[in-house]
Amino acid sequence: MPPRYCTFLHPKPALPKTRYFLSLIQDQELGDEGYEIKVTDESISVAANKPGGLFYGIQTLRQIGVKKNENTEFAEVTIRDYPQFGWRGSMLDVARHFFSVEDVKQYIDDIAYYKMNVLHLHLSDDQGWRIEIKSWPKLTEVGGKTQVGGGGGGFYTQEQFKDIVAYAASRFVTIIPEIDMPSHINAALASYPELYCKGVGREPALYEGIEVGFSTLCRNSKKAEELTLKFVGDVVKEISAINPSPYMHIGGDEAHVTKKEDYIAFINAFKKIVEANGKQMVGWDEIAQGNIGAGDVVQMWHSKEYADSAARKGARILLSPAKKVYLDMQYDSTSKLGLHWAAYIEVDESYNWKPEDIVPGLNADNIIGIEAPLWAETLKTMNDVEYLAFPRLPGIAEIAWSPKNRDWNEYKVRLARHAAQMEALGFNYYKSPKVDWAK
Ligand code: TNX
Repeated sequence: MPPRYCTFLHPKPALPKTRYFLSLIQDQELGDEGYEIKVTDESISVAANKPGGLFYGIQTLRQIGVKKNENTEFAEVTIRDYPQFGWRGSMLDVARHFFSVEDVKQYIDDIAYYKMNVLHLHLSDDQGWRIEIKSWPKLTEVGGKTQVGGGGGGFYTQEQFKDIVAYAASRFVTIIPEIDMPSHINAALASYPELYCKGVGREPALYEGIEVGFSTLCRNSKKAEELTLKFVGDVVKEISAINPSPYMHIGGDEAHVTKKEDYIAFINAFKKIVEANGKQMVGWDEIAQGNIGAGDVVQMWHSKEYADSAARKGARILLSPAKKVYLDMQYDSTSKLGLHWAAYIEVDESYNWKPEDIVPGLNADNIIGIEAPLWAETLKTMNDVEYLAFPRLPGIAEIAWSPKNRDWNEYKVRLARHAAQMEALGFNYYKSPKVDWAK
């Protein structure tokens, strides 16, 4: 059997080929997303069980083709390839700085090129609310107008969100919407002060700084709890109606001013609301404190203990270890963009790790996949986004796709050769000193 190749490789160029075949076949081993490429001196063929597999075969061809003047040349090769994880994603924080529909589409193209199939959109935070909710219009009229450092913010209408979802679907990318609750909710509280618990957390006012954990939904009386859950119910209902994915992300992180008993009650209530709207709950690892179980997805970002306890409760774990895959972490102390509360993450650090080593005791069945978050406190433009995403994202995408043993010394040579592709696509990538780009 020919070897399985990983995300990108560069065989030696051969003669230009002229005949192309795409075919749907039945080949159990390839699954829903795998493909087989055969390049001979007469033809290039891609075969797969499903259209998604054909799409991924074509992405591989885009990566292994070598441009020669007007032509793209391919070496004779057979590649059989299929992913180890079904959730291979990135998250874009459109709350701290707003990114336009066109920007989000660009990012969808960027991640789809590396065979990622999930884009998680962080649609609300203390600094801004980014999705139209018809039953609570002030969320965007008031809470949509701010972002970190000023500059006006913005939001997506429901029609625009549907357009993003459709664009993503045409590239086999699923959009996962996140409304971050019960904390990171200041933009909503500033829009509807009646949702605020007097004296708990900071008095709500539009906010353009970058502190975290100072806001909370209210549960200090029966009436307050009812209003909060009415709000959450309306928001989740409207989003679920335009979200064809099976999932709704409810946030759940850094609820520093929410009492523990309120936090747990909220997570349990959110789960019921999400399920009543036909979705499965996703949340950051703190939601492991709630009454969660099979069907829920827990996004591990900092706590092995929460991830372990979530897995014991039957939830599946989405790996986003901040020290490895937080794309907003600076590369080193000289990086002009990004933060460094978790670590400085050079390109080798983001590549050299194994999913099964992140949380001791987790086995492959507990892990649903890998997601690389890009928080946007310091990012204003797509140029900024690309500078932090590239070249770390391709390596993380490879870890999500391919179970091979990783060797930085082998990878860094492939990555250097891949610079030609990143340049052809116009990516503003970081020229890490750890890679010999000239080769
Ligand atoms: C932590 S990670 C956060 C975000 C920040 C990020 C910055 C997580 C679940 N919460 O609110 O944007 O750090 O790196």
